[in-house]
Amino acid sequence: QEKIFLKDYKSPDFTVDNVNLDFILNEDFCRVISQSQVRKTTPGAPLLLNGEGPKLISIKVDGKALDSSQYELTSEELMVKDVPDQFTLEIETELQPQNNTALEGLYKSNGIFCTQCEAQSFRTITYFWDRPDVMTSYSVTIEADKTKYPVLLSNGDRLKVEDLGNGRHKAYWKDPHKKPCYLFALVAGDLGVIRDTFTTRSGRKVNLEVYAAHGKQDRCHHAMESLKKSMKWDEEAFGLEYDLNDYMIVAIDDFNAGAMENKGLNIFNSRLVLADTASATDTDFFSIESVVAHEYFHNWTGNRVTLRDWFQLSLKEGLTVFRDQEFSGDMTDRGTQRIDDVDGLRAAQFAEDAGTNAHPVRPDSCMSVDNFFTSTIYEKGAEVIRMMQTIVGRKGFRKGMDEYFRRHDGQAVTTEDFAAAISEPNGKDFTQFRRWYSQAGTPTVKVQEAYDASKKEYTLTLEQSCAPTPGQPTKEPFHIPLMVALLDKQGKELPLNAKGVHTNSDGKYIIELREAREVYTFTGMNEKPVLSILREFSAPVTLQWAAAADDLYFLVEKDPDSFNRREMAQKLASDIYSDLIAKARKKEALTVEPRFLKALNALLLDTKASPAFKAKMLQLPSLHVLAQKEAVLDANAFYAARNAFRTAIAKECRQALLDTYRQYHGVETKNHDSKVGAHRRLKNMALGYLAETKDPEILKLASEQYWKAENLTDRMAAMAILAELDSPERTKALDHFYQEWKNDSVVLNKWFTVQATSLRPHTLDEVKALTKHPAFNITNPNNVYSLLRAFGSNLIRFNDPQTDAFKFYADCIIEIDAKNPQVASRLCAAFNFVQKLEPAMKDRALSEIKRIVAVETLSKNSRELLQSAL
Ligand code: B3K
Ligand code: ZN
Repeated sequence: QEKIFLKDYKSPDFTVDNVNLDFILNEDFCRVISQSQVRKTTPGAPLLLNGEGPKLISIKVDGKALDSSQYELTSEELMVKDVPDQFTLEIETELQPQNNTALEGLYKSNGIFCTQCEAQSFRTITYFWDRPDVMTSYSVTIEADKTKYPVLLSNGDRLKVEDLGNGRHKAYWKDPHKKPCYLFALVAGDLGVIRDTFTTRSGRKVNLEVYAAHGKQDRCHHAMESLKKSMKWDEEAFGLEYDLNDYMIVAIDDFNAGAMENKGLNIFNSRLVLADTASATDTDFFSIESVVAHEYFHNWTGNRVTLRDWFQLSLKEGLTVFRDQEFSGDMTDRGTQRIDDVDGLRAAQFAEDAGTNAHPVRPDSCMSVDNFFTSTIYEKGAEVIRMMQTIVGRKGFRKGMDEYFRRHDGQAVTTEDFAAAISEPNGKDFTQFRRWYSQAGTPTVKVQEAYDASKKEYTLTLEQSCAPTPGQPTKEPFHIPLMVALLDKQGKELPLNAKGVHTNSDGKYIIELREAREVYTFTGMNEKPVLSILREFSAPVTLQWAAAADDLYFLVEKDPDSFNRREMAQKLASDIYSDLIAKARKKEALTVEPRFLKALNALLLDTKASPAFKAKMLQLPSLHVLAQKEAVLDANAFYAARNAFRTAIAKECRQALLDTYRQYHGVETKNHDSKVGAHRRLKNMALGYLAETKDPEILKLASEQYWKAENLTDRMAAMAILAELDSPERTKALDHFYQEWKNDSVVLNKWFTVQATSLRPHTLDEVKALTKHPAFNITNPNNVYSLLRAFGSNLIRFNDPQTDAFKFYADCIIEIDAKNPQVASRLCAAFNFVQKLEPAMKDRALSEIKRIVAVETLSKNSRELLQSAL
């Protein structure tokens, strides 16, 4: 299969002044007529249009139909050699959305027509310039049966709806803003709606609509509230106002991604819209708020200013993730939000950077553009933006953002344009910094400390390095902003005086490490200070720092930077974990360092620490993070270590955990405020730890919580505990949940996940059986993600040497890939740790991967991701 390269980028040969799209929707086929006003900008250039699959009915230039000798049609392109300098192009195509299982382009979900065009699926609808740097204005008509499809939506302003008199009607839409075709959208169906309004700060009234299946409207209010909060926040934080009269969100049941930011008409996966107390957990409420915000924020970062080409994807995704993280921090708590974001980055992106599919934030080649939607592009991209903000300070960053919109509103630009807009108004040079865009891999920063009491000098030596990644054997040094502090014996931050250390516009001390090795000397240190480095996780790097245990425990207790308090606790926990894993592999007794357990207990009793922070402190490093650190992924040893660690905590902290549980259980059970949610998270974590001992008293508590739960968070937390048991309690709860929600796929997916992520040895058999369950539909992306992808993330059972999960999983990937390549390719990540498996297991995994890759019709999406492992 062919690769495409960034270096081959050529600007478009044609300008499209506007396009009219007429959709005629029927049950067995649809017609699409597109009419564009085109101007040639490269003399002599042939007309080259992308198209994959749509049946070409006719093509006309200036009203004259071309015969087949006048154009060339391949499976990917339509070419017309001779076209005038300026002309009207009319193309008619025919589609079968009802048979579209890939869920890309125009398709049908539960009787609703909808579209997903990003990245390159507009070309499955009609022959067009399917590239983001061709921006044009759209007029759209949709004609359909009136009873089956009373709601007809597209982007922009609704002009009118005509009754055609024959049981059909036709809607007219016009989007005043130029956009690339990946932002085009259409929805036609019978949907329920809730309505509200938002008045922008300049006084314009915007109509807001959230559409969902009839009967589900009551579950749309949280999404609506989230939208209003996002609109207000973007005005306050970035001075950005909404620019159309209507903003619509539509919830769709069959959707490959989470949501899509189509101009004025966001299409969402139902699971990221629908929520009420009985049917959604606190985490769902939170995700809905943050994804609604993310899609809304794209209106400026992505839509008004868009991408020159797909290699620039992080220009909009990294920036928009950064913006939604900032929003969430303001809606909840900045400290714990940062911890959550970094946890997510480490679990997924660091793993990606260390694996065979490592790629830069701005990649320079690929097989499938679909595979760009990775955590490197999104989450690491957001870190790159955050580092810019750390270097120039928040005020400086805002100045840069204003400049970005001043320079590029209405344009299709690159990550370099963005970096220039931020750095130039702040008098900074980001030439070296841009390596964060071009070089893959997670740099390591080695920290060495020395204190000279006679000179009262503290010396910090920093060395950076970055391991090779595929295609990049050597790396140039990165420009790394490290937020630092030196603490005195009371934990107070000392004033810093050293060459190379400056304060940013927020008054934080920053070291900008640029060389491979740099030494910083701090004078006037009357006693040896304690170093707090990489505060707030100011750069996506791995620290190599042999800090004294006393210093680490001191920081856990006293660091004013809450991120680092928790980070040092994670470092201690991670070392304990490694020790336990090593002991388990040698079949030695698994004992846990009591000092750590005591510190945790003290924190639980600390009335000054917030419940949200306590919950973050109680959370041990994830197995995915440990697997990156360990040389060998030995699932049995991981399992034994996990159980030993959690049981030791449960025993040492039993009373404090029980008291915590009792303090917060049953309080404000219907309130989904983030604070109350944090209380619930903490007490449910406490229950989870206590349940490790399998104490019948505790299991009774869990069971009671399940049956008496007044919200889904409590019910799910209890069900997850019961799902780990081999007892009638387990079956009773699972059966009950199924009966309760069997007709509600969004909620029932949690029932699949809880079984797929269970650590019991029979999990694989149960997952296999569930794929045959009447409620499981392999063509529904959410079903696949909740059951199969969740199982793929179950490190212990997926890599269990006693079973053969790899074969089963390979069969699933092959079956799904034939219908829906995007969903199949998302399963491939389960094989990310192949290189860490023990030889016999690794052979098994590799032979399954080979079997998949040998399928001739395998999509380029899955192929690209898997063949790199071979
Ligand atoms: N831009 C969409 C993702 C589209 C996925 C394409 N396969 C959602 C988002 O990042 O906002
Ligand atoms: Zn996005």
